[in-house]
Formats: sequence, structure tokens, C-alpha cells
Amino acid sequence: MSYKRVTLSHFLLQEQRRRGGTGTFTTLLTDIRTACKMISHEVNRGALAGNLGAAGAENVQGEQQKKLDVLANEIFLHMNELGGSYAGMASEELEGVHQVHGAAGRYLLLFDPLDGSSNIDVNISVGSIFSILRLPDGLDPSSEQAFLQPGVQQVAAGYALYGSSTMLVLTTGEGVNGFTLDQNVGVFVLTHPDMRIPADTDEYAVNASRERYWEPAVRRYVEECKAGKDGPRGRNFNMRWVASMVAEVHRVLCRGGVFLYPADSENLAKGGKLRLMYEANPMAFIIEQAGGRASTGRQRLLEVQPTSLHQRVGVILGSANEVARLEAYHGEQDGR
Ligand code: AFP
Repeated sequence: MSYKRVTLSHFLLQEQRRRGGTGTFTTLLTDIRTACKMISHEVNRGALAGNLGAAGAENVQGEQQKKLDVLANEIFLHMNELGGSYAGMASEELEGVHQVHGAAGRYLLLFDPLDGSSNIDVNISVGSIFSILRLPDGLDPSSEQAFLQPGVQQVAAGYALYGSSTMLVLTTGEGVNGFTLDQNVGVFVLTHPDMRIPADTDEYAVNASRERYWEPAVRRYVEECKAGKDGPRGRNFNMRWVASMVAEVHRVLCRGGVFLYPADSENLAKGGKLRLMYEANPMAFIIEQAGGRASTGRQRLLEVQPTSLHQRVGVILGSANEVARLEAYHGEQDGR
């Protein structure tokens, strides 16, 4: 094994020197990195540490919290509060903004501490997702208003995937890089530099049990994929569904694909299923930075103006040509 490896710390320092920066990103990401390592450890110990099962409470979304949801949330809050980089934080698990006492930081952190947590008890991959925004001048970091910025304003975003290995995938707006946790040494090592998504793909991911709720545009797309080489697409498609967005996005980053969780007739009143600020925006930033495309079907995801912290949205992201095709189908459906 080569010891001439680039760790996440090296990478951030190199980036800092290259940009002539002040070390802001290094500081911002240090505590997130530690939080992800700690969560990885807890996920990995699973039943041995009594970490599986329900916590016995509901979160702000009205969903049953798992023990690991609660633990991961506490780890994220604690580690990032101690570091003092953030003026305020918002978590998918909390109703309002988490006030950071005495914080001098100029940044805001949004996170989903454990996404895909319904998969925990069956030992399928889960992940953490985060998004970093600047604190706008003149706004109180404990106010929801400070956080309600469209995704284009993110300064960094990433996720940790707790899978067969633990990875941290990151963008600071100049491409996407993936780091694998060396569990023995305790460091993230750059293993997937400059991740790029091919523009074309033969693979899609959607929860097909929701077909009866889909809009015609989504139904048409999936029908055409299923028809394979006998249909209008003239080639066969493969389908995957993990039910952990982090795992799906990671697969798309590694080998292309399109991921759909569209707004449909059943979830439309809420805006969709996935959360704009904690899931859609950070993932859309990563996908675009890797050369892919991310959309609601009718609008670029990163341009959606949030109106509330826990807003939900339809999500279509991945290989650029397939997402563009889905947008075209929505346009045709709308008579545009
Ligand atoms: P949980 O965190 O409640 O498991 O939700 C995961 C998620 O938000 C996202 O990661 C998945 O892509 C999606 O929901 C799975 O949704 P279905 O339960 O409809 O498959």
C-alpha cells in the first residue's frame, strides 16, 4: 500500500494555498469531518452498542426517529458548536434554528444528520448530508430568514456515506472530490478525485410503488425506459432503488444514472417528499459540480427560492441528458 496519500486535511490546505485563502474552508470542514467519523463509528457498531431501533419520539417532520437519528443529530450539533465556525445551524431533526451561543462565525450550517434512517435496522447504507451558507449581512443568525437562501448561494456542500466503506464527498464550488475513511488510521484519504457524471446513462432510480401518483411526464419517461430496446429509446435500462438518497447520489456520481423523487399527486400538497434545504440543495450543488443536472422537472433546483426551513420539493437529478429529457417531457405536458 502506498503511503504517499493525500488526506482530506492535506487537500484542504492545498486548496487554501491555491486559492490564496484564509483557511475558512479548512476550519468549516474540520468539525463536520470529525462528526462524520463519530457517526460512522456508531453506525458501524450497530446492534453491538444498542444503537438500532426507534427512539420512541417523532421529529419535526412527524416521522418516527431512530436512536441513531437522535445520536447523529447530537454529534453534529455538539462538534460544530464547539468549533465556533458557525453563527447558526439548522437540522432536519429540529423544528427551528439552533442558536449557537456566543458564536463569532460568519457561516450557517444546515444538515440532515442521518438520511435514509429507515434502512438502519436492516444494515443498508445511510448517510449524512450538509450544506454551508454565508450569514447575510444584517440578518440575525438565529432567525429562519437568514437561512432562506437559494441553493446557488451555497459555499460548500457534501455528504458522508456509511456504506461498505465510509466516504466523504465534498464540493466547495470547484468540482467534486471523494475521500475514503481509513478506519485504522482515522483519516479520510482522497480516493475519488474530480468525480464526473457521464451525460448519458442506462440506469434510473425511482420508487416505482408510487407510479399511480406520478404526473404524465414521469410516467412517460419510466415507461420508455422499461420498454427498453423494443421502445422509443431503442436500448435497455436498468433500475435501482436503495431508499437512501446518499447511496443513490453516490452511485450516480460513480457511474452515472438518474435519480427521481418527483412531486406527485400524493405528496404535492407538501411540495414533494425530499427536503429542499437538507437534501435537494446540497445534492444538486454536488451533482452540478460533477457535470450533471438537477431539477424539479420545471426549474433548476438550485434556483428555487426557499420560503421555509423544512420545505419539500420534487427532485430529478443525475446524468445531464436524461434530466434534460425529463424537463422536456414536463414542458410538453405543460404545453410549453
Ligand atoms: P428516511 O430518512 O426517513 O429513511 O428517508 C429517506 C429519504 O428521505 C431519502 O434518503 C430516500 O431517497 C427517500 O426518503 C426514500 O423514500 P421511500 O421511503 O419512498 O422509498
